Amino acid sequence: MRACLLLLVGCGAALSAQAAPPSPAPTTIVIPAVPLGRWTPIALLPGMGRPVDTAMVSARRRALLACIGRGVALIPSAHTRDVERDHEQDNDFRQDDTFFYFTQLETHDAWLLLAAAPESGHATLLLPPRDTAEERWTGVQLGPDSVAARLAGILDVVSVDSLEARLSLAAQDSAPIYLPLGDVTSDEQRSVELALPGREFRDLRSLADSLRLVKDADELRRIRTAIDITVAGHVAGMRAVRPGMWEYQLEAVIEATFRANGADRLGYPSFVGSGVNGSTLHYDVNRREMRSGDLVAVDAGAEWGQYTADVTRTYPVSGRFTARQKALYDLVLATQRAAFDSVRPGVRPGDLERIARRYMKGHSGALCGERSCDEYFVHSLGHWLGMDVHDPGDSDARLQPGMVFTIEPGIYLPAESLGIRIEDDVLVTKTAGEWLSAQAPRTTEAIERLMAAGGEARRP
Ligand SMILES: [Mn+2]
Repeated sequence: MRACLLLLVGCGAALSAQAAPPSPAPTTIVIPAVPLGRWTPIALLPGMGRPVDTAMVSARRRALLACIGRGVALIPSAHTRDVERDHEQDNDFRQDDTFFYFTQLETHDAWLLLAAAPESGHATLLLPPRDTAEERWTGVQLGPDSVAARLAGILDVVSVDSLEARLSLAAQDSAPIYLPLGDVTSDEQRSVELALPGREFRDLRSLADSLRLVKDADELRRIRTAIDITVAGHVAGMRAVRPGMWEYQLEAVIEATFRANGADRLGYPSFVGSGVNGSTLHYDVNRREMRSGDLVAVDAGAEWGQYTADVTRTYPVSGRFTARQKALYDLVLATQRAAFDSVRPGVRPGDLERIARRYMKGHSGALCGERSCDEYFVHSLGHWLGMDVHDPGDSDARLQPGMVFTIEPGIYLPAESLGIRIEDDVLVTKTAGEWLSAQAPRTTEAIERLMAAGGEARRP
């Protein structure tokens, strides 16, 4: 792959006269000419401008209508944010997951109205009218017209002004109204209640969340892209790290690689925990200077196309594991493998958790002193993965092909200033599990080999 190199040179010659730390080697961030997350944008679509997989979202709407049987589902999109008020630097506009799941549109202040009747269903997309003055500031909007109908694959597209009228029309009999109750604003809920006084409201979220458990082909494509980008970031981090580097500098290399490969944003705040910080499970301050002899645990994932990866790698800042670090690391790795080897349809996450803990306990020996190492494995083995890093749905549902989850055992020994976590993303196939993030080096040998190669490449 053609790539141009951007050299970020650390404080070199000017400071090298001072005694303190050895002058850091330059860090190379590879800017790929062809990002892993490339796609063909549709100019008329707001947001990222990615085309909608109209067949796939239509199948999801049909599945929801089949669950409902009889009734009306009403799903609002996310709203625009106000730069004066909302601290947009915390997070740019991101579509509501439920709305995205059933439309793949990144448009704001819209509604999806689904009417379910036995053997049939009808979808209506309600969009705000276009505001050409506002478009000068924030870009193209999808308006209630034939362009929206074509791009969204929903034939009935009307203005949001007709929400109440459409709702009364769709809900003529006494069928229940399904709303994602946790997601609608109180104003939105009030306007629906006013349009349909005295009606029964039910929560749509649990139905939508249960559909999201098994990923379809379009979702898997997105997850695989997010994971490939994430792997590139972890590999770049392993190549770049060195004693004297600060955690946030390692974070910068990893996140720059995500973005350089087309990531839309982070899936969650990056955890770069060296030394004792590695034993703080969700440490994301990332402000410590890393020292030779430290392990650094990096839990970072890119989001692409609304879907995120969730990958953790732990490696030695110096490029070489000590014998003790290697022994502990190999136990975590073998524990992960033991759980993975039991992945197959029908198994429950709780079964994998028990298998992992039993394995770690049975193979601890004297590694963790008087106690067994599994007592220092202080979080659960994993979680569902999708649009959310902790994707919703029954946390102990039996595995089915198409489900995606993490396997992430760890051992945390703050008394030794050490935390080890190895986290990979796994797809359930018809017969077993498939590692999705295995391209990020995972054995101590593979990590040391990569770090040695990276180290030579960056030495002047
Ligand atoms: Mn995780």
